[in-house]
Amino acid sequence: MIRFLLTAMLATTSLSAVAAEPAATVRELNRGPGQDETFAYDPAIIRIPVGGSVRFEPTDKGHNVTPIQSLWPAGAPPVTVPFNAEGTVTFERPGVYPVQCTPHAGLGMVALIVVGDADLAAFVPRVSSASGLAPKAKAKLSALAGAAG
Ligand SMILES: [Cu+2]
Repeated sequence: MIRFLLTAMLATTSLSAVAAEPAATVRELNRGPGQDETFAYDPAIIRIPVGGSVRFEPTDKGHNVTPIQSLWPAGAPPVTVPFNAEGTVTFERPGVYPVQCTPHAGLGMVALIVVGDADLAAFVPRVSSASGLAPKAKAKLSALAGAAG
């Protein structure tokens, strides 16, 4: 029995090493992806497994990635990708991670990274009552979480 468990553990370990997924890409855009849409992350909502990574690509210049503090998972380390830089971020804990572009958050340039089986339904009411969030950012987060939840 012990021998079997050990073998299973080894198999699991090597499997997870082999199965490491490439980072999902989120583009930073001045226009699009939708018609008449400006200043957006694309995609604006992305699901990754625990331990998965997101690569933020500065497709257009003048954007960055910062946490939306009022909705950030408690105790999670902040995520920051500087202006005009590519950055790959790994998420080690399940949760809903909302990010914004500093100059364009007021125009709705926000995104949600959903890690593992995080509860999006529970996230929606938190958005409604969040303080210090621009109306367009709030509307976009609600739409993203609501549509995906
Ligand atoms: Cu921006």
